[in-house]
Amino acid sequence: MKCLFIFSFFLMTVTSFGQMITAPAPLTIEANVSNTNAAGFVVNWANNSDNLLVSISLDYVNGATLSFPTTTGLTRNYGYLSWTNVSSIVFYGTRDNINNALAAMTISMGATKTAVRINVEVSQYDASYVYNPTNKHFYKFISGSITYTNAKAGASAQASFKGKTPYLATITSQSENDFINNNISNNNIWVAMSDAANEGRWVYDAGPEANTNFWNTSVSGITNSTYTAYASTGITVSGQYANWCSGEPNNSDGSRNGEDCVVAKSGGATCWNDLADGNSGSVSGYLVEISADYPSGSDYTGVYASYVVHNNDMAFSLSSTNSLNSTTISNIGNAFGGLQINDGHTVTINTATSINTNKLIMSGTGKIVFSDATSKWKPGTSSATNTITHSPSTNDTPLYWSASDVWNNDAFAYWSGTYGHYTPWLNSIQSWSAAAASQGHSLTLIYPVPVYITGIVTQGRQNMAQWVTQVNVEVSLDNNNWTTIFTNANLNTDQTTLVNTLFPTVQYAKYVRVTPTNWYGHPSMRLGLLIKQ
Ligand SMILES: [Ca+2]
Ligand SMILES: [Ca+2]
Ligand SMILES: [Ca+2]
Repeated sequence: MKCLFIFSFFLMTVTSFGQMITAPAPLTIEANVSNTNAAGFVVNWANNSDNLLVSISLDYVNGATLSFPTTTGLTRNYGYLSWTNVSSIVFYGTRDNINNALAAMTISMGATKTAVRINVEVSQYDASYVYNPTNKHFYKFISGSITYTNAKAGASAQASFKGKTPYLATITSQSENDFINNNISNNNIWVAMSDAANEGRWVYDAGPEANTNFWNTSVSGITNSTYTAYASTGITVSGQYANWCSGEPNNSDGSRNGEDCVVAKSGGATCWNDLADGNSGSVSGYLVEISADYPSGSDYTGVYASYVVHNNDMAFSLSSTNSLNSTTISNIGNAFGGLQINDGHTVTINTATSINTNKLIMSGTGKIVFSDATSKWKPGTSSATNTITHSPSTNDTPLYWSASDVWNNDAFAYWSGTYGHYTPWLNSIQSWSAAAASQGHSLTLIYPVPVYITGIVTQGRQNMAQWVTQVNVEVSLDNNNWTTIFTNANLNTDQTTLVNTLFPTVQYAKYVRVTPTNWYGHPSMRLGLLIKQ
């Protein structure tokens, strides 16, 4: 199997704290390969013996899994049942034991060609909270026979955790409901949903979703003086979530003026029931939630993330059911990423036929036969179709941008309030400007791993009448050996229009260097890359 996956491991961290987690170098892994060593993540933060909570998860999973052959001294969080072949896991232990586990971590690939990303997140461990890696929230169960009003007050009165104020938990998605069912062992737990304000109109009653309406009764004639049971029929508000048990909500507690509050895990099931505020005898306690908003914008220390990213080697696969003998494949044009000839198959390129692709992958004994001199393999032609535009507004871990020079020596993204001459991303507040209006100044945009690049997007300077009218463009895999793509290619004619300039053929590269040769006003531009998905 020669279906390659390309990964790059990037570090996303809070720069002021340095590299809290080191991430490994890029990896290439073949499809369906099991247990490739994914070592290289190292937690540098905290003391050797500190207890830390680690959350590891995969994005764009498509059959990929992680396994942890070394787990000495580590404990999986409740609800995480295995150390092997998992798409996410949360565990805790000392920093040294965690690093031993990370060093032995392996990844197994699925059959699907896709991007795969490993997220590694670390926090101080607090035994009273469980962590949900899906929504990045923490939860704590507090036991006791308690009224809803006192549970809500009790949640808000919890000590702040990781800089956040706790609140009585809200269940706003199937995923969150699943997490609570899988990670909290107690049943009949108060959560923050209420129809006390308007009978039959249920709203979230705490947290960031407070007062959001998620479910309404469809029974007519309901008022706040309705203290008797009524039918449970109703409608979940569009875009919201509800998970009532069969026959609920029914407002059935006549002796307590109906039921206006909610317990999750009703009777040990995974669904909800409405209960009366004062029905403390029917509950085992309440659930506290923290929405931690991390890692971006975090206002506490201790949680960081590393990412492993993606494969852009999206080969076109011929169906294994095709009979490939003497097949004419000129109708498969522009298979940018590559064309796979399956194991045991032969593709024949007939007379006067071209195959347009940037890469041929012979799987197993798959082969290609060119009939005569008029049978050709040509590079795929460029197109903006199915591309993503790469034009990041950051330039720190990984490095995306470099410039030969910058007007006024401005630092990247620096903005004085009036000017910032190294703001080179598309639609930025200004642009990159060369240090002088002369030949030989260049701007380089980097993708973290080699990818198929179909062209560039350029724009003039946002806040002044300056743009680049002609450029030389070169590409490189190593930032050392350069291939010229354009000499004096025409670019922009105004400040604002995004101009796509497609390469004549798709380029497998990592670096794109753009050197203005003619300009209006001054060599100033904003730049992006068109990258084949
Ligand atoms: Ca919630
Ligand atoms: Ca009610
Ligand atoms: Ca009920």
